[in-house]
Amino acid sequence: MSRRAPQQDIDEAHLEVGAPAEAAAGPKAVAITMKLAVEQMGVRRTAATLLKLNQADGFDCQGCAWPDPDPSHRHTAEFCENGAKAVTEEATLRRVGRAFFEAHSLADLSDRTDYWLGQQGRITEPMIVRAGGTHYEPVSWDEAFATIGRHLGGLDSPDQAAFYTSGKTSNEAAFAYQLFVRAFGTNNLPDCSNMCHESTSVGLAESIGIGKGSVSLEDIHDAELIVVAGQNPGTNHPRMLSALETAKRNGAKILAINPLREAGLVRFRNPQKARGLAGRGTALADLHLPVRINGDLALFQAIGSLLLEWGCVDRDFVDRHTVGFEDWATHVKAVDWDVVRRATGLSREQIEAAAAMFRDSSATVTCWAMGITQHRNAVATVKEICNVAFLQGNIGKPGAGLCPVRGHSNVQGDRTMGIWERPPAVFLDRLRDEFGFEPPREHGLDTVAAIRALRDGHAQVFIGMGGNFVSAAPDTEVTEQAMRNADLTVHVSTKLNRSHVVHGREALILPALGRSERDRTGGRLQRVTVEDSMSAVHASHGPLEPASPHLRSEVDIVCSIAEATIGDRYGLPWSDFRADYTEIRRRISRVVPGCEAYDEKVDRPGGFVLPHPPRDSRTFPTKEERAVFAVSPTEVLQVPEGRLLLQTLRSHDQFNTTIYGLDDRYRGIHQGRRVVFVHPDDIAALGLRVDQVVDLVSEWEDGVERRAPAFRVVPYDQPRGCAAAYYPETNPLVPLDSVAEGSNCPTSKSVIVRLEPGQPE
Ligand SMILES: Nc1nc2c(c(=O)[nH]1)N[C@H]1C(S)=C(S)[C@@H](COP(=O)(O)OP(=O)(O)OC[C@H]3O[C@@H](n4cnc5c(=O)[nH]c(N)nc54)[C@H](O)[C@@H]3O)O[C@H]1N2
Ligand SMILES: Nc1nc2c(c(=O)[nH]1)N[C@H]1C(S)=C(S)[C@@H](COP(=O)(O)OP(=O)(O)OC[C@H]3O[C@@H](n4cnc5c(=O)[nH]c(N)nc54)[C@H](O)[C@@H]3O)O[C@H]1N2
Ligand code: SF4
Ligand SMILES: [Mo]
Repeated sequence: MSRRAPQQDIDEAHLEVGAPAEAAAGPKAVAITMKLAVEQMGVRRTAATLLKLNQADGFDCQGCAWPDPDPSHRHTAEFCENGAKAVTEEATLRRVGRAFFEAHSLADLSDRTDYWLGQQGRITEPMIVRAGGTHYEPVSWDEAFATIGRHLGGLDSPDQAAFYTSGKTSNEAAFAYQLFVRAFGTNNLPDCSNMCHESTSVGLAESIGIGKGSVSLEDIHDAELIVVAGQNPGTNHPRMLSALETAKRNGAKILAINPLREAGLVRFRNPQKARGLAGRGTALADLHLPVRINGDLALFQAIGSLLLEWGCVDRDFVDRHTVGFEDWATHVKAVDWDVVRRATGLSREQIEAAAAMFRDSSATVTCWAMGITQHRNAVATVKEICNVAFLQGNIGKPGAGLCPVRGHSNVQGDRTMGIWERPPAVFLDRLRDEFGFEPPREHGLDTVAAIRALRDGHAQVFIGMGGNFVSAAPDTEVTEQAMRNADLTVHVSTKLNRSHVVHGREALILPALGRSERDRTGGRLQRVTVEDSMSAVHASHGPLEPASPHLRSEVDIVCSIAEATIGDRYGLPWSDFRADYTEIRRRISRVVPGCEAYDEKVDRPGGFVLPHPPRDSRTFPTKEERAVFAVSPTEVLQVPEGRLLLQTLRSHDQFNTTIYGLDDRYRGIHQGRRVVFVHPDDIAALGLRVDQVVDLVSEWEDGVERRAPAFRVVPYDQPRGCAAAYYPETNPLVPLDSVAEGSNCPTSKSVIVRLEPGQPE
């Protein structure tokens, strides 16, 4: 199976490859931020916007979900290079209006890359593709909503529609959206989390009884050991480096577990401090374990085994708060070091050095992200990380805990608000009691299941609240066909992307206000609320004039879709919601556990922190009412001779499918993205040459060959047998059915590929 990549995408004549960087941030980060921002926003708008970013009276960064410091500790410039890029992308003065869509047919647009599409600017009015149409045309808001109402109303069952959410949506919009979807009659609420930290949410829920992390920013500052596993904070959570720097200055050690030696984990030059701008910066990682891709389960078992052997057990915690210790101890004591070596690619000495860091710390925080969650055994790996934390009592005490670092700025809040295809019964009970209707109880479609349903004709309507489903989802060719099968695809969006041009028989783009913009829905200035990765909830107020007078807020759009679809069914208060979001927050406070007196609490400077029983009182709301030691088999991911294990990751110049630019300067890549990083000895062993252009061909158990053409081979230090290339260009290689057991998260970090020389250059 092959996919015709947009032609433009493959033309990489300008690609330059240099040496990877030795430090992250520093003056270059500041210079790049300012150049991009001023180019797209002008000087005045840049200043007005960036000064409000992450301030108590300002707006929440649209970038990642890293928390803000306490208001008394904020800087004037409380953002990073990538936060500024995220804001610039939204606050740009570029526009795509009617003339643009007249000039560019759908055929033309579908040949463009996501980069080109995104660079054209903000969408200014609702657009439609009518059945058989060759272009997007303007459509009134009323006709757009009526079209949605007609399609949804015409389905045989509400389960024939899927309602996707990307994690930027505010709590208010998310709450209204899930209410509408459930009143319509389905739990088909797939979200980006299904491709992201779902393995975390499932694993943590089983191990500690709640699917969220247990630390605060203070815990990071106070930790004695911080483990950063499968995460590249220098690019994806840059302000985390400031927290790591503070921890280092307080005496912490840092252990990095990553196949790649990521610049951000080596050394950090804090752009907010004079010493960071002038000096060499702070060395961060004390030890880097270059683990083989997918080796973390075996690695954490081996670390657990050594800690047991060395008697590093918090007996009091284990006895009082956990179950399953003996079985787990028996299992990891018997760990086969030969299997561990093959799985991890690490020597026993390397693992002993890491285990000694755990031994010598009385307060350890373990952080992780996509390097852990996007594998077949990801849920088991998350549980193994928990096991090691339980062994030393590293949860529910200062300076210690579990820290999954979330991706999208409000992905955690959306889940709290009920964006979940498998909602807990208590949430549905409270929804019923508050709104007087019985919500559907049957679990709905997640992302992978939604693609299957569209592919197989079991679903006919797709609605996306933000995001870029077509590019973000696995198995691009299958996903694209699934979307083309739909009768109607709808995207609530700020910028143009590939999901708009790979569409159903009819398609709508509904342009929404971004978070940086003033929201005057209902004739009053509205604010919204969001939750970060550490369960802190706070308000966000956009300072800018909207990109176009025709934009509507996500809340307004949801309420209007609801009215057009279910009318006044159950007497739900759509017009009250739209008139004043305070009314939504009042309902949130009555439905969502932990959100009592919501509106008052978000008004406090810095907001409030949601309850987390393991963190707050070492109580574990699992079935067993204890933290659960889980036993998982040790395994080695087998890769056939002549093949490589490919991870698909982010460059420094992108936010998921939004490409800001073509550089990945920490890894030495300039002006191109179609590169595959391979160990120099593997390049030789495979009979390839540096700089050669190859196709990546994925081989999976279904026998289908998936191909992504034309990647340049770049030598890069990493464990033998591993490789890396950027997402989303590599999404055609990830099989739809290759998912994490228990969470259904696509295995984007372990794809078996062969490198096939392309056409002669
Ligand atoms: N600027 C920017 N910020 C972002 C994003 C963005 O695209 N751009 N995306 C946001 C989102 S939605 C998310 S989810 C996060 C993602 O944040 P990350 O998880 O940091 O993102 P990735 O680029 O996928 O990087 C995964 C890291 O895991 C390592 N890795 C891969 N496989 C393995 C493995 O098997 N074991 C171990 N130990 N490590 C492994 C890779 O080398 C890489 O360093 O970032 C968020 N923030
Ligand atoms: N191969 C591979 N695939 C992956 C991953 C990987 O590591 N490897 N990572 C996965 C992960 S972790 C994630 S989270 C998903 C991301 O999946 P998504 O969340 O679906 O993708 P994004 O690229 O973040 O979505 C960008 C689009 O959102 C829209 N948008 C931006 N801001 C707003 C806003 O304020 N409101 C509205 N309504 N729309 C807005 C814009 O139109 C923009 O084009 O991708 C997943 N896919
Ligand atoms: S660390 Fe994340 S949330 Fe903070 S400014 Fe940077 S991108 Fe925005
Ligand atoms: Mo994510």
